[in-house]
Amino acid sequence: MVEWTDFERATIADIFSKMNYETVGPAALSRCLVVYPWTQRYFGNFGNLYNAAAIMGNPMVAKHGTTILHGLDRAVKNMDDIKGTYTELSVLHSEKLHVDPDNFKLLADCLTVVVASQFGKAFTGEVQAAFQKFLSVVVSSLGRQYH
Ligand code: HNI
Repeated sequence: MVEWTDFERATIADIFSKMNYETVGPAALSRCLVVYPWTQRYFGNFGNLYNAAAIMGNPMVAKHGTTILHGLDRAVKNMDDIKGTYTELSVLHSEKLHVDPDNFKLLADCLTVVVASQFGKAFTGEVQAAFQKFLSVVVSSLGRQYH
């Protein structure tokens, strides 16, 4: 059971309320696929991932980046049971998609960079700490059903 301070709850709610899922999601997933190219192996049916420009312009990457953010939204709405919220998604990534759970952290870090660049000075140390705490709970919950 994760304890959240009022500040952390308010900060996570605030960040997600200001986030445009259709731009942040694609930017974060593209960044992950460019910076950590081995993550491309799970998206063999996404067509052209040949270089950074192709990845950033790929509509399937964009669509899936948005899907991932909607997935994160479920955690925001269930801050007190993120583990339970992600049980099925964890099973899916483990047993069907066979995604190495180390990759969750890589994507979380890419998302942090994108959010930081969008929020600018408002992304203070305290805000960053709250955001990364939230993402680390997400990453751990998504990895929970792996064995
Ligand atoms: Ni992920 C499908 C959420 C990280 C590879 N992923 C999903 C779906 C959601 C989702 C939601 C759609 C499920 C469904 O169709 O029922 N993924 C998330 C979240 C994170 C995450 C919240 C982490 C923050 N996924 C990753 C990572 C990889 C990944 C890091 C690989 C590097 N995910 C996939 C693949 C699919 C997927 C592959 C199936 C895509 C498709 O459409 O074929």
